[in-house]
This record gives sequence, C-alpha cells and structure tokens, in this order.
Amino acid sequence: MLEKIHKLLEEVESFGAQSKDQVEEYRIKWLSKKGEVTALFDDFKNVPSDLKKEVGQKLNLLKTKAQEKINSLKEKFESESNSNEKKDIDLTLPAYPTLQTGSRHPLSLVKEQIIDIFARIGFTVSDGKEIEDDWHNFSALNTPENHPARDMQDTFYVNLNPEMVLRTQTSSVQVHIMEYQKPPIRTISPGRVYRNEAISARAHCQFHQVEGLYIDEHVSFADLKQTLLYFSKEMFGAETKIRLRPSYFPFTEPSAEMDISCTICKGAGCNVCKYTGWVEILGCGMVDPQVLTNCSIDPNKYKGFAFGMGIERISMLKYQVKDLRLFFENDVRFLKQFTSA
Ligand code: 2U9
Repeated sequence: MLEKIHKLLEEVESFGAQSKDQVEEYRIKWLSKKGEVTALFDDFKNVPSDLKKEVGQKLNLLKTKAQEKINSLKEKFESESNSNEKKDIDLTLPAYPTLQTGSRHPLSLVKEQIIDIFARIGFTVSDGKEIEDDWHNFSALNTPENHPARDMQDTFYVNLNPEMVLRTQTSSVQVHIMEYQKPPIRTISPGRVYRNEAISARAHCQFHQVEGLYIDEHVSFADLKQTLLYFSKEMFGAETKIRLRPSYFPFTEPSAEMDISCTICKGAGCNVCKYTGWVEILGCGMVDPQVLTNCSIDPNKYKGFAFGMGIERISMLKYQVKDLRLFFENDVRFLKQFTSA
C-alpha cells in the first residue's frame, strides 16, 4: 500500500494539465467515489495496525496534495479564460445600449434666436392665451365686423356666444399689454396661432408668429426701418439688405411688407427668390391711432410701430426647408438634422 501511495504522490506532484478538461479527468481518476485515492482509503481497514499510523499520515498527505493540485490547476485555467474574454473587449465601441441624444426643434431654435436678437435692443417677451375673445383678436386691432379675416373659413370659432376664437395673430397678446401697461412699451410676442386653411406645403392650420410692438413718444417710421434692418442683419448675416413695399393691414397705417436680399443667391436671382433677388419675410407699419385709442393710449402723445413675422417662414429660409408640413410631423429623420449652437 505504501508503495502505491508513493507512486500516486509522484504522479500528483509531476502532474501538469494542458486543459481544464484534463484537470477534471484527473480529479475523477484520483478523488471521485471510484477514484484511486478514495479506493486506498477504503483499503485502509486492511492495513496492519502497526503500520496504520504511517500509512494514515501518508494517505492524508496524498489526498491533500491531490486536492491542492486539482484546485490550483482549476484556478489557473479559469483565470486564463477570463483574461481571454477581457482581451476580446473593444473599448473603442460606443456604450451599449446606445443612447440617442435629442435635439431642439428648428422652430424653437429660430424662436430663441429671434427673442435673443430683440432682447439685445430692449424688447421684452410677452405671452398670452391661445383662446381669445373677439375684442382682443379683432375689434381692438381695428379689424371691422365685416372683415374677411373674421370669416368662419379663416378663423376657428370655439364659441359663438360670446364669440371666442383660436387666436389668429399674437398681436392679441399686445392688446392686453397696452390695456394695463403705460408706454413706453417695447415687447415681442412669440406664439402659436391658428387659421382655417387647407394643409399644404405652403400653408397650415397652425403656425407660429412673432409680433413686435414699440410705443413711446416720438417713435417714427425711421425707427421701425432701422430696427428691422438690425434684425435682418443679425438673423441672416451682415451683408443682408432690406426693402419695404407699401401694403395694407387694418391695425397699421402706413403699412409695409419687408423683403430681404435673397439669402441663397445674394440678389443674383434663383428659384428661391423666383429670380427677383428678394424674398418677403414680414409685415410692418406704424400702429393705427385708432388701435391706440381702443387700448386707452393717447395717440396725440404716443406713436408706435409694429411688425409681424411667421417663424416657419424664417426657418424655411434659414434652413432651406421646402415643405411647411415637416415642422409639424415630428419625423426624427428631419428633427435630428438640427443642433443648437
Ligand atoms: C398691435 C398693433 C399692431 C403687428 C403686425 C403684421 C404687420 C404682419 C403677418 C406677417 C406674416 C402675420 O405671420 S403672418 O401671417 N403680420 O404683417 N403684423 S404689423 O401689428 C400690430 C401688433 C400689435 C397692438
């Protein structure tokens, strides 16, 4: 028996496995229920009693050594396979799951830019209600009873008695301001407006406006022109030119529409400006004295200028968007093209 133990001890000490499977093979060979070391323990009862002490010690030593060898080889193979797995990790890959970062809506970007440009010359921002009464949306703004803008085909009526409408212009916000605030007033009103239009590439039943109002003593048309020139250069670039064409609005007199030199061809002529070199971006004028009177402001003491523009129109020119509907569809393929500066 001692001889067998010594042979096995030598085998254990010299054993070096090539693989994890081989370690398992030898664990079974030595230490399993039918293993060689286990068999020696079973035979121990037949060892003469004078040898029991020596054989017992050697047998225990063999078992410990075999167990230690198996454990250390197992550990070796496990740590090797772990480090191989680590080697396979490509640290340059993006984190998983890839998180998509959002982007600001182009209309928000342009709105914020317009607010910023006017804030630099002292204009505040006024907010108001989207559902308005007839007075603030139409009557105070000198829009007579029989004006086509009041037609149900142009305006969404929410209630007929009393008449309540989805606002068709954000100048309604400024009527409220004039009613409770004394001049000087220098404010812009960005916001959503509604018109009962068929939806197409050029028209929608909702869009966004910025209307501006400046009321003080001695405000002149020259102030209006210079303010709009400043805005156009800040928005479209320092080389931008403006021109004013006479127009008509119920709430301003005189009234004008303003063009800027085409941002695409710089005035040379292209299909964006229809080969005129100019594109219309806003309407403006001196606030009609009747509108001031309607809002309890003395037209003999105060004058004012006003202007209004569609944010979609400015955004279409700035980003060369050809279809208005894209702004309302929230297609991420469109939206992710816009990043804030
Ligand atoms: C008050 C009095 C007058 C605001 C003005 C325009 C001219 C104008 C349009 C541009 C394109 C609306 O979005 S659009 O369809 N607006 O042409 N808006 S003057 O006049 C005011 C504002 C407030 C108290």
